[in-house]
Amino acid sequence: MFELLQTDTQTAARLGRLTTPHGVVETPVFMPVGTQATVKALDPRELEEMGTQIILGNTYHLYIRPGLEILQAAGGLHRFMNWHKPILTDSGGYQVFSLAQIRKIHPHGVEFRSHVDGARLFLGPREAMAIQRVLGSDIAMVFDECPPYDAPPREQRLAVERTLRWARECREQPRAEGQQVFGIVQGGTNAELRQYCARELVAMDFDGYAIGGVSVGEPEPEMFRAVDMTVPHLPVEKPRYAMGLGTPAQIVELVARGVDMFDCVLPTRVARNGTAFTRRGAFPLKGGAYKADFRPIEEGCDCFACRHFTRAYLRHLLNVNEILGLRMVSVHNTHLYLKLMADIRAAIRAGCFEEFRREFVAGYVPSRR
Ligand code: PRF
Ligand code: ZN
Repeated sequence: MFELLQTDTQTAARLGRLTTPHGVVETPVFMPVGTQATVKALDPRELEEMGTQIILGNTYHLYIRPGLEILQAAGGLHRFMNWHKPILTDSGGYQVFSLAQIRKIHPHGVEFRSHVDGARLFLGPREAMAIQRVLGSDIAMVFDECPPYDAPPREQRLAVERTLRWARECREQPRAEGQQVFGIVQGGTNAELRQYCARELVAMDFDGYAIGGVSVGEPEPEMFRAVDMTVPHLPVEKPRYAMGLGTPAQIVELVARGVDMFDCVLPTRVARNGTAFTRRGAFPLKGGAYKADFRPIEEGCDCFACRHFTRAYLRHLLNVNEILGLRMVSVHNTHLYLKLMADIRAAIRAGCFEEFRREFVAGYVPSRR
């Protein structure tokens, strides 16, 4: 299902091909986030035009609304949202711990109150897999526990033990036809815990492995360290996915460390407060400096927004709260992430990824986030 096509000679970057029931995914890949059965502000035609290969959906949100009955009656998530390329679904493990009011952690899952209406719900490995089976995602994630970055060592260890027990349980559940299941490595910034978690998961033989518990508020160097202490314990022949990451520069750095898959709300989230990404960093398009700036968001960008509209016009739309402004910045930002991944793949293929990385990171000014 995963074919490793090429490994970079100067870095740990890889070129791969992931085959799923809804098509082939070229890696390294960025997955736009479609939490509520939509990639916010973008329709499937736009996503396709931008070169989206696979999107991410969320078990937790879809379980709460519209609920399983509707998704079942719709014939799964692909049909419900009219997206017919691959979908990876997160398990709800992370969301239960970050969004819901937890009532109690049981051996077989978590009792919680919905963040929407306070309803009492239960989600565990069995439930998460049953829901993802109904969703019919191409890749399902195991139900894990992601503790806060500053959780004490004892808590990190308990989370790893629970994550491993739950992963084993997920592994045994029935799946949708052709559905792959990925394990998730936790362990915070503790090298021994990460190694232990990775080794135990690898012994369970998942279709791929995610690096979880990163980008949860820790400083950036710690995030890179957590990835560096995990990747060496993962099998080379399986895809590796860094969950919830990152900025364009972080993605380039993580590809250099051997990561194949990414998802991140950044391009669509910051678009909605008027921030545009460029290859040299992000900037707030609402600023007065762009009032009479009749250039596109980024010179040379061939996205729909840059081909048709100026900064001055988009700034105006944002300032008067017109929907088109948010949509066009979302188009540009998502297009930039997807184009970045295509350029990364081309650089690996051509054997010049290290040079690409050096130039990209040197030219990218990180913003205060
Ligand atoms: N686990 C799951 N989903 C996630 C994370 C995790 O640790 C993260 C952490 N960056 C984002 N999304 N299941
Ligand atoms: Zn653009």
